[in-house]
Amino acid sequence: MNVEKILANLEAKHPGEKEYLQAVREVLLSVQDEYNKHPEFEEAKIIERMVEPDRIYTFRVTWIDDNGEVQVNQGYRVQFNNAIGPYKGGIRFHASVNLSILKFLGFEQMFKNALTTLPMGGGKGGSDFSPRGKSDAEIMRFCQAFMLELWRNIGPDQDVPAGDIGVGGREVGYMYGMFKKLSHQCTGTMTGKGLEFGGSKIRPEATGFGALYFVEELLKDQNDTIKGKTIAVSGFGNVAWGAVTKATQLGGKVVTISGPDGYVYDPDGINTKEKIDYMLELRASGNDVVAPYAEKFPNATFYAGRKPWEQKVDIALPCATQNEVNLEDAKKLSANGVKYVAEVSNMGCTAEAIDHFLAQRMIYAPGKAVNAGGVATSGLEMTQNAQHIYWSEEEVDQRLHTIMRDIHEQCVLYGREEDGYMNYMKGANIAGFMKVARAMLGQGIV
Ligand code: 2IT
Repeated sequence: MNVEKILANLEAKHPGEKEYLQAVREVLLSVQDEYNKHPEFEEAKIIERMVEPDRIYTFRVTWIDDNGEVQVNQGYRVQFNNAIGPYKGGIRFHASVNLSILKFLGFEQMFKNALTTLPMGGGKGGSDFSPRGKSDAEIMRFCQAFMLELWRNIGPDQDVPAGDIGVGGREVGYMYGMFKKLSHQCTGTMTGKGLEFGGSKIRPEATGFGALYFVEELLKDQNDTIKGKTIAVSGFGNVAWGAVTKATQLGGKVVTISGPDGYVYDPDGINTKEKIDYMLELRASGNDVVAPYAEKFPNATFYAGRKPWEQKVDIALPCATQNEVNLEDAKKLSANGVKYVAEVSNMGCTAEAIDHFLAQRMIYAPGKAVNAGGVATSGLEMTQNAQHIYWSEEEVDQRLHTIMRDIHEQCVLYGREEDGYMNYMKGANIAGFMKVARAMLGQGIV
């Protein structure tokens, strides 16, 4: 495989899609040696086929705001690859959403879902609709208008959307309600649903919980433990909330959360029910700010316009969004003696930041392995829906735990270097890639 040639072709075909090209580059560089051991892959043009989504739906979403004004947004669903199972992946509502971002997320999702051990392909969708400051009625009208277009192209064995940034239980509920209204089907075509209508226990917590189960395995591999470690978390949404909750339960001390306005440092730890619940309140306010935390808990300090990566901690857990850790941040982390960086956001670190971590021999684990517990639990929700049953909290949590251990093992299989250093980026990329590649090969040229 000639990575540079493939990338140059892709860039010519999809100019300016920088996040997508970044995600593809990382995977191709990681897998090229392994790929070259398999002439059958090259013969079937596996790479050339894998980097292009199967199809993309783009549609206009029209809705009316509370002032009676007509609003127009762009909607998308990228059905990336279904070699392993139905397209599966979240829907993102954020002002920054564009095709490049959704293609990168769909591409990552394909490998992540392969790592979960469950039969799910990769997909992603979303809209440039910004939920910030919108009323509940506006959110509902937008979700309904979005589904009015999307519903024909999804289904339990076809494509199963879920949440992502800006899409939580409320939005999934509104979209699923409209899906049922239009399709007359109760087939659990979305995941992340409310517990009363097909949702799974632990799904809201799953991404954060799963991430910490993975971090536990990672630390064990280094003969280390999370007990007594200080942890910097970014973000303050659903994923950060789950991560803070589980990190605290396991004996770690989380000292930061962040938002678009800056970050808060709480030297006492974000470790009481009151503090952790307050994250949910901040999120529910719809204002997208964390500053009020430092007013409510005066021992904490708010740093406007800054990122938590300047704090001296043991573990960094980016839980916000793509490319939130750049080279400058990475240098601060290493200078502060941070040993472990586990991405909980998708592609949370830039390529330059990752290069820096690896050069420093820090332990870095990529989102597609660390945050796979979210979609894995979505897979468990699909299983429960298909069987028309509900599992207990213990049952789901135990399966999630097993899956995260399994993902860690797959990373070790392909990522352990000769001197013993654990390269999780390489391990996750090769393990995910090999499964998708073999699935594609087995199903012929389609
Ligand atoms: O990035 C992700 O894995 C998600 N947003 C969750 C996707 C899902 O289908 O549960």
